[in-house]
Amino acid sequence: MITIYHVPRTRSARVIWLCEELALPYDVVPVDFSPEYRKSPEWRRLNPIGKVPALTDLDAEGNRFTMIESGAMVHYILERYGEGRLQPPAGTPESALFLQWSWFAEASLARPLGDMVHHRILKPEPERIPAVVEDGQARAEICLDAVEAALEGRDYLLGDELTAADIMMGYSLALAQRLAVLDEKYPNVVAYMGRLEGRPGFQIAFADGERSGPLRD
Ligand SMILES: N[C@@H](CCC(=O)N[C@@H](CS)C(=O)NCC(=O)O)C(=O)O
Repeated sequence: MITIYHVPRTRSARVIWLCEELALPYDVVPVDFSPEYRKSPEWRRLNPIGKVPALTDLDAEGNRFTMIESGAMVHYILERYGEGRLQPPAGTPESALFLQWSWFAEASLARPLGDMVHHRILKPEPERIPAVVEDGQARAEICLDAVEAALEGRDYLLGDELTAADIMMGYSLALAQRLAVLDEKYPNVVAYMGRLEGRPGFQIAFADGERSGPLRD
């Protein structure tokens, strides 16, 4: 059984959403997101860099192992339990695009958004640098332009059907929305976000409380 260490409105939502879309059983362990707990030896044993999420699962011999990185979790779950669902066949041009958007969501789009969150919210006031926020916004907007163009005439990133690349992107766009970087300047992205939010799996993954709590990177 997969165990997902979860904080509402963080990247663990990607993993919960994927399990929901695949109808896989999973356990959720709530995690204290305070900096103190994330620095604790207990949490560092699960996530050595003190971030969220972490996941554990059983190997073929029944031994439990741990992994970090939400994108790696998504791809591990697809490989082990996906039975070909939510991703194109490996080695095809569609798979190249699938990988491109999956990585883009975390490596290109979420990165400037993360800088914005750190310098708007997470860091103590005296350490915040407004220029980092401005620069993050500009870099995020270039990414949103690319997603806007890619969605022209499509319901999802790869066409008519949801893939796990949309799950990767959905979290990053939800963060962009909360930071008010995603707005009506991107009509294709806003409509796409509406389609993602309409999925029951999204609602379960993102609706677990603390909706009015502090923003999280
Ligand atoms: N690339 C990592 C990023 C992990 C990450 O930044 N998690 C955020 C929550 S979504 C976090 O723990 N932020 C707190 C911090 O950076 O101090 C992943 O996808 O798992």
